[in-house]
Amino acid sequence: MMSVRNYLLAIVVLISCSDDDEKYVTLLDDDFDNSPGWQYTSTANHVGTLDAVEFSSPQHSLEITAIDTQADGFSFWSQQLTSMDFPEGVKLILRAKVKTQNVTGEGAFVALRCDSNTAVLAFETTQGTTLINGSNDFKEYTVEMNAIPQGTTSVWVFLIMSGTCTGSAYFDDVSLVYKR
Ligand SMILES: [Ca+2]
Repeated sequence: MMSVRNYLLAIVVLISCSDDDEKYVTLLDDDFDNSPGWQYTSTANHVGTLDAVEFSSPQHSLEITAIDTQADGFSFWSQQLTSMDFPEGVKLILRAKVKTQNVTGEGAFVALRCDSNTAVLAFETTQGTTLINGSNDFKEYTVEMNAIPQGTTSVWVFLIMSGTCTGSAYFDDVSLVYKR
C-alpha cells in the first residue's frame, strides 16, 4: 500500500507534469517594440499606425483609426508566418489585447488563418462571437483553431477593424502558440 509520503510525492509529480509551459510552443510573441513583418492593408477609410501613446506593454501598439465609415470596407494589420513547422492536428491559440476608443459599428476583431501553398485551409475569428467596440481599456481576446490542417505551410494573424466603424482600435501583446 502506498504511504502518505509517496502519495503526496506522486501528486507533486503529476502537478509538475501539467505545467503549461511544457505543453505550448511559441510561434509569435509580439509587444510591437521591435516588430518586423507586420503589414497594414485597407479597403476602408482608415489609417494604420504604430502608436506610441496607447499601449498595454511599453512603448507601442498597432493602431487603426477611422477617418470615416465605409459600409463594405475593412482594414487590418497582418503577419504571415512561414518557414516554420506547423504540426498537423495540434491546437493553435492566438491571444491579443485590444483597446477601443469610441468604436461604433461592427468593431474590431482578431483572426487566424491556415493556408497551404495553393488554398485557404481554415479560418477562425472573433467576429460573430465576440463584439469588440465601444470605449474599453486593453482586454485580452483569444481565437482557437482546434487542429492545424494537414498541408499547412503558412499561418496568418489578422488584427482587423470593420469599415463600418468610427473611432480607434489599438492592438498589443499578440501571441500565437500551439499545444504539443
Ligand atoms: Ca506594446
